[in-house]
Amino acid sequence: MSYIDLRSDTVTQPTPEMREAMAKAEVGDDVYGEDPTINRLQELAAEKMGKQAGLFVASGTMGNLIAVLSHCQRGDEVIVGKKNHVFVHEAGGMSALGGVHSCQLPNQPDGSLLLEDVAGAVRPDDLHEPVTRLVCLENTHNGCGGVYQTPDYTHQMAEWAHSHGLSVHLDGARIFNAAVAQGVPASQLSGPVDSVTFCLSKGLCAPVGSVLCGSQPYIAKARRLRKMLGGGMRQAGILAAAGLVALEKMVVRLGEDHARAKKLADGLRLVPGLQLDPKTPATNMVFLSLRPEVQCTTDELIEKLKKRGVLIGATGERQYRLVTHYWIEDADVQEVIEAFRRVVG
Ligand code: TLP
Repeated sequence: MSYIDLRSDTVTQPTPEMREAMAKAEVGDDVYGEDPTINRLQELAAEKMGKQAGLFVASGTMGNLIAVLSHCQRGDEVIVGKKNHVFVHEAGGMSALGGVHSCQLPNQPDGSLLLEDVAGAVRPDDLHEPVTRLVCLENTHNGCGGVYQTPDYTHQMAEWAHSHGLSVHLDGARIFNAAVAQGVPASQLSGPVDSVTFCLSKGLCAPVGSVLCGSQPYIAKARRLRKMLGGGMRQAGILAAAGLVALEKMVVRLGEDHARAKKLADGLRLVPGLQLDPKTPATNMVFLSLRPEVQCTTDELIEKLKKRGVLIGATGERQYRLVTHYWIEDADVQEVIEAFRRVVG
């Protein structure tokens, strides 16, 4: 059975053009810095992010971990949103592997942190306390519903952090969704921060990989950490070739995913048993929950929809996330709405 898979945009398969580019990719040993395709990808990524240099890494999780470890010493503290992916979904890597402490602040509905909360969280110079070193942002914000933050917010937060001796890392796994949704270049969202990770393997369809971008010295340090973590890959230009297609061809079409997410949400809003946040979707993610009158457990709904060929993911008790991407077409959207009508309508 073939499924309409809305569990995540991570499920995207490489496009035919990517497979062709991968087959033809010129490669070399990247630990020696000799893979021409990886070098091209890193340069293009850095240019798009408005940074001096880029580093190809295996995943968003690896990119964020290397980013934090490149900014912090053991015992330092990172200010992070309670719902940020790096805090919730990355297996506690920063503390387990880096000895980095976290100070968690509430996220606002758009995923942002309040400047006054950040200001209040910065530690005094006191030997009893950890040293505050870094602020971690996320845009688009997954845990807050695929919402985005503006260039102004990013600029203000970074300016404040820098004037207080802190660095800023942006988990921009879906930064291009945030940029396309606002009609601004991604560099306006990444330019003000010190480091940014973005993913090639989500809405952009590449099979593997993320890029961490920052200044030349920062990326030189990050390269050593990537080696330490076992992420020094060799002829990985085969992967980077798909990443180049992702950056050159796939960013411009992300608006289609946003439009389909909107159609999906508009249709699902009319299904009586469902409750959708009025603001969903901001980008390519639709969040919904079951109304109290619907007799169904979290897993039962997933199973019933699966039998009708639709895959969705749970985000909590009777709460779900549906993510549109390149492999979801208009007809699929209609089919999903119909499947929900039959199961909970
Ligand atoms: N997110 C995945 C799951 O881990 C939840 C998803 O399906 O959305 N930052 C953000 C904002 C992310 O959403 C993710 C993946 C990552 C980092 C990690 O990327 P990978 O999976 O490449 O390690």
